[in-house]
Parts: sequence; structure tokens; C-alpha cells
Amino acid sequence: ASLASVLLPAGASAAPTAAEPTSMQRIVPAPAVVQPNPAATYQVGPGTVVFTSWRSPDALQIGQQLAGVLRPSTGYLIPVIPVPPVDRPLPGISLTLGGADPQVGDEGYQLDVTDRSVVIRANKPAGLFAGVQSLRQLLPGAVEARSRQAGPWTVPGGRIVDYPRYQHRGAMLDVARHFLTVKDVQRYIDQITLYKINYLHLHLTDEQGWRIEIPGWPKLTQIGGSTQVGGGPAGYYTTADYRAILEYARKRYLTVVPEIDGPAHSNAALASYAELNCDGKAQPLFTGVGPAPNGTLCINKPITYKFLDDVIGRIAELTPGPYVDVGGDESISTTPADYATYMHQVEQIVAKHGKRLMGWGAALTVTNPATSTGQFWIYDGTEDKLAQTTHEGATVVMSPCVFSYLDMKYTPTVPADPLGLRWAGYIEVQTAYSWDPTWVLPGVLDSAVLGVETPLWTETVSSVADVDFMAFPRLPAIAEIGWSPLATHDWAGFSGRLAAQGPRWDAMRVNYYRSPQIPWP
Ligand code: TNX
Repeated sequence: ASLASVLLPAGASAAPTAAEPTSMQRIVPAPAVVQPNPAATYQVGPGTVVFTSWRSPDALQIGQQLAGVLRPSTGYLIPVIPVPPVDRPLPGISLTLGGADPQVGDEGYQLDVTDRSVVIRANKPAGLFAGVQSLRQLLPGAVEARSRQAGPWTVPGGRIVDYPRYQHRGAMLDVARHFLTVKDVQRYIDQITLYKINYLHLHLTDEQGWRIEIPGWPKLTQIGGSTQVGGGPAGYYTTADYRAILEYARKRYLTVVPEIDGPAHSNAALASYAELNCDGKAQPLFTGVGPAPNGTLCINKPITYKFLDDVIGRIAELTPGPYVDVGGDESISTTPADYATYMHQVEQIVAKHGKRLMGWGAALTVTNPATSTGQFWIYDGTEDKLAQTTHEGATVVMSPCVFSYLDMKYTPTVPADPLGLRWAGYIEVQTAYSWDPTWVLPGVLDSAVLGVETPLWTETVSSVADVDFMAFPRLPAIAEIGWSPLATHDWAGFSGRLAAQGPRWDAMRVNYYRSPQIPWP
């Protein structure tokens, strides 16, 4: 099948030359419908203006973000000007709210490129933002550079009608094992939203670190936030820091899912407060890899639930998104009865603070399915129960470790040690692309599958260069599985489109892995 026949739905007529891979067909994730018009080309020039729907602070803000990409590399002024509705597109780039095809929903958009104009139309700001990400990818990769580049800045002609297959397209960052600063997280947000990721799961607590300030519990961050894997100094987010991440995410239509892991993966809290331990003695800080010697909160002490009420209450108060993630993975030293006791308390606390519970698959073996969202990650014997809960009202997000874990090595030798783990196997780019949410968890109710997530655990990852290397180019593979229609799923097409991202990442100074599986230009 030609790329065009894969990209165009049955019945749509392809332009005669559509089989040629034009750059309109190089967007990742693949759009739902692409109709190239090789006869037309829009050129961004010194006079290009970005027009935005008037009386919309969102459209204006998105227009300014687009101008912020275009100005440094093109050297053009690129004014951003709100305008009232017009009958015929103004010459320039228009970001228009309202009047898009209803089928594009809240996150989709239409993009029309002619010789004189680029028009992105969406029903909601999130769709406009998604359309701008596609427009960036229609321009040469050098447009992402922060210094003046040569051009020409052509946008291929045609029409795109695009919307997501799944509502949940997540990325997870583990800021507990190695701390990442607000700037580092914002950099990651910039990278992932270019691929239409719309959830950022922040793994804020674990054995090795507690990364979020909680009023009334200062030692969590003073002690629990002081170190990380390897024992080096680390840090934590103050309330202002966390708000800065949330605000940065909000402006990019990205929902933050904060995770407070428990009852296991909690040594940082146990080291900070002696009273959270059953024996009343604080654990030593743990800076190794793997489970700490006694990494479980004390199930039968009331203080444990006062602590969780304070922590979850604070997180819920700060976070605008619908979820609080309570972890619940790998509770190896907790009996099943104690695990259930803990989770039943926790789910009441989450509900009391007005949020929906999210947790790793095991949590769903005991929580109320009707009010829970589970994250599938491993075939460890809990998967059948997790699948069953979807028939009782639970929803699920798919993050199969063997395909979507960004902390696994690509090959036995890439990256060089010590970066990357091996326990879930090697995950080259083609492997990351070789699965589908509909079959990865047998027995699941299809309509309960919200989407996908790609987690980046950071036991071995300690810098943004490491983050870049592990996430790129695998993260866009998972993003595409979450966004693009199944009919577009095609390795040959994907690897070609991914290759076209290389120069963009060069311009963005992303330290990506030049996988030999990809025909980089
Ligand atoms: C398993 S995935 C864990 C994490 C580790 C990861 C390393 C999951 C729910 N638990 O605690 O960081 O493996 O790949």
C-alpha cells in the first residue's frame, strides 16, 4: 500500500501525485486525513502575520507561541494580531476558534494551506494548539533553531483533518530517582507536546526521593528530598515550583497527573518521619536501585492516613487535572490484606478531595472499579483482574513495559552502560511501535481503554541529555499509537516520517538516538 492509501480513508480521493512522500505526509503522529495539494505552497516571509480569533486569550497565547518558534529562526517580525471573523482567509497564518468540522472534537483541528494562507481551525483551544504542532512539522526542521537560519520557509499545500484516536496520550517522568529541575521538566513538556502528548504523569515520590513540598511535613523535603540514586544532592519542588510546572503545562493543554506512591516505594517518607514506621524508627535514606530494605508505610497506624490525607489533600488542591495517582506497585513486603486496607483508606481520601484515583494495575485489584483508572504495565498475574475491572466500570491506560518503557536499553550495547535497564528487554524503535492498545491486555473492555502512556524511570537517567536519548525517538512512536488512526499504522511509513524529525531535533538540540532502523536524512 502506498503511503497515501494508508493515510487517506476509503473513498477519499488522492491527488494524482499523492503517492510521492511530500512533507505534508511527514507529520508525527500521522494525521487522520491528509490531502496534499502539490500545486500550492505557502511561504512564510518577512511580511507574514499570525491572525488569531479575537476575544480569545487562548488563541492569542497559542499565536504567540507559534510566533515564538518562527521569530528566532526566520528573523522575521511575525506580528500576532487578533481579528474578528472573516469570510475569506486573510493572507497569512490564521488560528481560528470555532466552526471546525464537528468530527474533530475538542482536540482535533483542520489545517488548510494555499499559496496565500495557512488556516488552522479548531473547536477548542487544545485543537488549535495541536494544529500548530502540525504546522511546525510542515516547516523545515531548522525552524526550531534559536538563531537565524537560511530558509526558505515553505509549507506544503493541502488539507489536513485530524483528531486523536485516544483521549489519553501520556508520558511519565520519574523525578524521584533522579531529580529534574522545573526547567528540565518544562523542556520535556516542550518536547512531548510537539507530538500531541496531553497527560504528564509526575512520579513525585519513591524510595530515593520525596520531591514535593507539603505544608506541615517539612522533613519530607528537607530529608526525603535531599538525595537521589547514587547519593548525590538532589532537590524538590516548592509550591511555587510545582505551580510553575502546572502553569507551563496548562498553556500547552497538558494535564498533570501527580503520583504519590505507596504503600511500597516510600522509603523517602519513612526516612523523614520516624512515626510513619511501624517500629517508630526512621529508616536510613536509600540511594541504591531497587526496593529499599523496608520500603512500606505502616498499614495499621492512624498517622499513616493523617499523613496521606495531608499529602493528597495538598496535591489535589494544587492540581487542576482530574486525577491523583496513588501508585500501588510492587508492594512485595505487604500482605494482600494489608494492601487492601491501605488502598481502601487511600481511595476514600482521594474521593474526599474531589479527585479520581489512578494507580498501577495492582491497585485496581482492590479499589472500587467505578471510581478508578488503572495503568497496565506488566503481566505479573494482576492483569486478568485489571482487565476484569473494566467490565465493572474501571478505565485503563496502557503502558506495557516491553514496548513503552523508555528506560530500557535500545540494544544490548545502546546506550552505553550505565544508562538504561534491561529487565523488560531491549526496545528498539520498531519494537516501541509494534503494539496496539486493543490487544496488549487480553479481556479488556475496548471502550474502557482511555489510551497510552510511556514512562521514563530514572534510576540510570540523571541529566536532560540522558532524558533526550532515552525518549527520542521512541516517545513519538508511543505518541503515534495513541493519536493516529489504526489504519495509518505502518512501520515503513512511520520510520520515514520519524526520519524527517531528525533535522528538527538537531535544531532543537535534542540528544536523540540515531537508530540504524531509521532512514535519517
Ligand atoms: C518497575 S513500573 C517499577 C519502577 C521502576 C521500573 C524500572 C513500576 C510500576 N514499577 O519502580 O523504576 O520498574 O524500569
